[in-house]
Amino acid sequence: MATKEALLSVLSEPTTQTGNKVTVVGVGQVGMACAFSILSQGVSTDVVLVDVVADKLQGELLDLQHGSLFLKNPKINASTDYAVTAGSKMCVVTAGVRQKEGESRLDLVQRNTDVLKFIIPNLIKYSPDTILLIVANPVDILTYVAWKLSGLPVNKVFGSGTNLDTSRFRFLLSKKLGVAPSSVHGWIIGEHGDSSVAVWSGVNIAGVNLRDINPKIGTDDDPENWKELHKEVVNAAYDVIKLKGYTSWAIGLSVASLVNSVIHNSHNVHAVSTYIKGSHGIDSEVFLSLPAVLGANGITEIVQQKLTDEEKEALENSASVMKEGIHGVED
Ligand code: 6V0
Repeated sequence: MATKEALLSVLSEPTTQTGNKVTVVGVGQVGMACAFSILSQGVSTDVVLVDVVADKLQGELLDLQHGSLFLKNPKINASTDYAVTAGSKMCVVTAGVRQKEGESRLDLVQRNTDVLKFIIPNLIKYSPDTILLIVANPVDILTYVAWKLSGLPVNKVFGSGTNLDTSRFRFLLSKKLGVAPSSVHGWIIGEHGDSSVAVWSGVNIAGVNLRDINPKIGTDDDPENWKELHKEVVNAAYDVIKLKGYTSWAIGLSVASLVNSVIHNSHNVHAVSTYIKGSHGIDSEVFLSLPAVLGANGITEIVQQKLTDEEKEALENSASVMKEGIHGVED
């Protein structure tokens, strides 16, 4: 190209490796909200999209690329061919069917397991050292399935889990208290779904434990009925799906926060779906969310919260729901 050569005299070849490449598989509502959050917050400057529907993929690619001027000069690529994902530091899997109105997350298990059987080996083929973040539902069972399919060590495969439920919980607490969500500390652990566990024993603001003020908080006997907030968390996805057909923005932002902790090796603590055998007396091979430290190597530590007997029991119940779900999956 004569004009380019006249303008620019070459001193060295530009590198194509950014070291922060993130692949998002599935460009539906969730995948695009993830990609948009990652790009708009500058979490990664190298994002690749993969889907099976070529036209939609190309349309989403062009639409994002046209906004490049307003981003941090990212490299954005897309293809139905997994070769484009080569060398990804992290792969986010959002592909699969979502709940229809009234359907539970567990209803999706076999359909989305079959989708993973195609996706995971392809991702590993091109990025053997990647960190896998599973978002498709039922996320706890699919993270287990992805771990088995990938052959990766357990620290490198985790699910978005209750990072989103925790954000919903902190938002609802913040509304009730008139304090920002970032200043309200509380955790949802266990299943990303109907059996999730609210750790009421640890909810605090500036180190002041709400249970020290209201010993009945989170229980059926609490006259102020704070327990209702956890019910709202459990019903949140059903409510949003009923109203707009799907959930997208909050999960997209929650995934971007997880990707950020890995790409920037931040050691932030997030509630993510991980291999929990050995924690809180659980002895089954299941994935459920617990607070975990996230960095460039994936999960480095699991925080051993001081749970009450009731909270432990609820977590054990989550674990048996998962065990049953995993047994139901056909190879
Ligand atoms: P969607 O809008 O229907 O998009 C799904 C996308 O996956 C489509 O673009 C499909 O073409 C694509 N797809 C299907 N099969 C493949 C394949 N084999 N390879 C590549 N792409 C494929 O669904 P939506 O984006 O709303 O939801 C996706 C998944 O995320 C569902 O399982 C949801 O239940 C789940 N969610 C998980 C959340 C969480 O907190 N973990 C939150 C919200 C939704």
